[in-house]
Amino acid sequence: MSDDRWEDDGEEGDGSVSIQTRTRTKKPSLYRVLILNDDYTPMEFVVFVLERIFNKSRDEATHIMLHVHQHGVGVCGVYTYEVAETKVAQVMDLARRNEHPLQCTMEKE
Ligand code: TYC
Repeated sequence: MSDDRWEDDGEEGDGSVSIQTRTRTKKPSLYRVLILNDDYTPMEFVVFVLERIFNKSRDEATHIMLHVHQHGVGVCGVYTYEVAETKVAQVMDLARRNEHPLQCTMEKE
C-alpha cells in the first residue's frame, strides 16, 4: 500500500517485512485566466466581473481593468484546469446575459 499519511516501517506483524513503495503526488498544472479589451464593455462592468468572479477588491479590480484597457489583455487569476474553465464560462455567461462583448480565455501557465 502507498499512503503518505502514515509512517510505516514495513513490519507486517508476522515478522515479515514488506518492500516500501511511495506514490508521489503530482502538482496539477495551472492555467491563467485572461480578459481581453474591447471598445464597448463598460469599465464598471469589467470591475464588477473581477470582484464577483475573481474575488478581487475594488482597488485590485480597477487596477486590472485599467491594465487591460491600456494593454489589451490581463490576468484575472491562476487556477487549476477545472476552476479556470468554470470561471471563463461564468464570465462569458455574465457578459452574454448583459449583452457585452467582453471576452475571457485561459492559457497554460
Ligand atoms: N475598453 C473598454 C472601454 O473603454 C473598457 C474595458 C476594459 C473593456 C477591460 C474590456 O477587458 C476589458 N469601455
